[in-house]
Amino acid sequence: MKAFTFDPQRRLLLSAGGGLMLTAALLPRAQAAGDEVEIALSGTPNGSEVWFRPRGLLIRPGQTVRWVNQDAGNVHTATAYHPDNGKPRRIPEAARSWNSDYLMPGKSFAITFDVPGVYDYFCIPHEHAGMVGRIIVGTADAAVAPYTDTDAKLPKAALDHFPSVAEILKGKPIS
Ligand SMILES: [Cu+2]
Repeated sequence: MKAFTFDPQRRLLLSAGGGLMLTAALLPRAQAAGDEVEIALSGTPNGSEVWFRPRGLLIRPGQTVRWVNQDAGNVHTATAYHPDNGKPRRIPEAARSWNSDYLMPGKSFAITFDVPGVYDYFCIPHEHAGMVGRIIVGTADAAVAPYTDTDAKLPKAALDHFPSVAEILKGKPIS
């Protein structure tokens, strides 16, 4: 739910008068209140289950996602499905690949998404445990399951953990 705390803040800013509105308008977009959304990397204390939370997320173009390792006892990554990372491409063709590398407990990594479409990503040490996530930037075709031509190259546990496009488009972060 943290992902959407920006809405009340934004309303507050906009209702607080012209001076504040001007201040908000002058901030670089990535620093404006509410343009950063958090995804937790975490798991059970013994590491038997691991996850991105939310694992399904809808954002607007220009928003920044920050992955935070909230797992006291495990390292994780947030890594795009992309040939740069040794995987088939499951992000828009015009988008840039990313790889957080290993995030120690408490560390974070952020990128800003500008190209609309569906982005699938994974955690390098836990892909086979189904630690994957899907972000939709802007919108996508709810009737089409994206990137199915690459499904055969992914572990089944990973495929099982991508929320559907239609589910994400409803707008509520999916745990
Ligand atoms: Cu992990």
